Amino acid sequence: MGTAAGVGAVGFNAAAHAADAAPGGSDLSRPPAGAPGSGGQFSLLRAEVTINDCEVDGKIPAELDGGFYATGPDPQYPRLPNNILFDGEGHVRMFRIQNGRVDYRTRYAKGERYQLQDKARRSLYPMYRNPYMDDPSVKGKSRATGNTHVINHKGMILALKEDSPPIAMDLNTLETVDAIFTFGGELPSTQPFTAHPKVCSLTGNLLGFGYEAEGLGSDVVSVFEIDKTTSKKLWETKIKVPYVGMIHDFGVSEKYVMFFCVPMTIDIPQMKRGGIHWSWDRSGKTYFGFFRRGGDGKDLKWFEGPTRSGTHTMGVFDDGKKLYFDTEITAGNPFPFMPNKDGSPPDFKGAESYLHRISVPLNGKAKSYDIEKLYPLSAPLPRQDDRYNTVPYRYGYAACPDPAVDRRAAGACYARMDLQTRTYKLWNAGTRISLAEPVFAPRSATSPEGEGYLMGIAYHLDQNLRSDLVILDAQRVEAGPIATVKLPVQASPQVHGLWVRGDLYPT
Ligand code: V55
Ligand code: FE
Repeated sequence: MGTAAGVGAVGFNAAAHAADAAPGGSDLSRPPAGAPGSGGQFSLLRAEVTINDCEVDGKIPAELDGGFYATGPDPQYPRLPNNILFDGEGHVRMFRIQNGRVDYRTRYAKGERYQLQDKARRSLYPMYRNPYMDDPSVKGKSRATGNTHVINHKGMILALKEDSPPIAMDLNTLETVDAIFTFGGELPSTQPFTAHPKVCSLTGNLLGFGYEAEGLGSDVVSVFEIDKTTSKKLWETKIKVPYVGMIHDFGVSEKYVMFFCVPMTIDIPQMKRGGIHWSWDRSGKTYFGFFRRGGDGKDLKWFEGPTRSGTHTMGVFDDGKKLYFDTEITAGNPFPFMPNKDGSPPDFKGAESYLHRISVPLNGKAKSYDIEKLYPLSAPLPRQDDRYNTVPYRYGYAACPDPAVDRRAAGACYARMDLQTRTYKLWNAGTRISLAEPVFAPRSATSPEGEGYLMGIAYHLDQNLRSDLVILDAQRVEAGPIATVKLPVQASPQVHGLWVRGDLYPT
């Protein structure tokens, strides 16, 4: 295993840092630790696993009832050397926790792409989001991988990738039930669907968007709201963005929809040369925009800012005067494995992300947005209690290296942040573990914000990536795990995870 043992790893960039610190120094020609084939949350597995009644250290709280789900790219067939770790078929996993017991199960999200490749016994979609490179036999077929995030909709797991419609899976068995899920025909079967939809905190309805909505390179973004029980589209509007770039996430409050445009820009010439969809334009500006939810989008206003990237939203709110958008921000290309448009080498420092708060006055009079650093934590995958997606919130959670220690020697931590006091607490898992993004599980459907559990996967770098699910008291993360679910194998790769409360399972 090419893992850089002795370096606790979190997130996308830790990979690169670990490689940097590995014996032999920074050899950029091999996969960084944390990337597939070398260790950590992106390491491929390819085996579907079923284990009932997992071994547990400590005690699973009797009240904990629900499922922890996650997905990540786990390529069916080897990637081309210039492909990236964000490509590969989505492998979805579930830890079903009930009555103090834990059942573990993983299944591939079997979209058209998976099924066609399975039949052909080779890769037919050889390059990340590049239809020019597709095998001619798959023309017009879905490119959906479901490798980025999962949500629960009407008792189904929807496996998401932002260039395609969801792949629907059974909540209990993870068998694929719909290779191209269109919400019963509400969204076109060619409609891209974000990997980061929001659940309205007041109604439970689903807010989503799709960028490049009118085909490859389109500057149209469609934004919509879908009824949680009927799957009917309640509202939709189309807006235009200042330029075509990766819009990985967004924000929704009670009244507003927010977008942050960053210069990870579409690069069609690069695609035609056989490369990936994106390159980083270091001369590009950022634009934060908002408009009224439920309207026609004509009130959309953009506020300019310097070259930055922000990929993941932690939470959003407004105070009647200003709109606040909490996100992780990098100074440069957030993904060192994606090319820079000017051909410059990967910039690992510029890829470190820190939690920031973007704000703009609601009166629309400002020209640019304000930005303030919230925490010294390098946390590319921040989360909140998901019941607070569209309302003011207090607590955030993330995996990050210990900020008190030099990055290359820092252990991997889970952090709980209190936005009200601007303080945080850490549990440091040590330097021989790679931690994937944690999720928050409320004690019950109605318990106050932040009361519950924080859980996530710990990949043991010194045990051939054998993995544990660690469960912490979310109000006392610094005390460490109260229960550890021990898998005998490596957990499947993970980008994002989801907690489904027990009361949301179909009866
Ligand atoms: C991200 C992940 C992706 C992707 C674009 O988390 C952005 C960032 C796993 O795929 O295609
Ligand atoms: Fe994401």
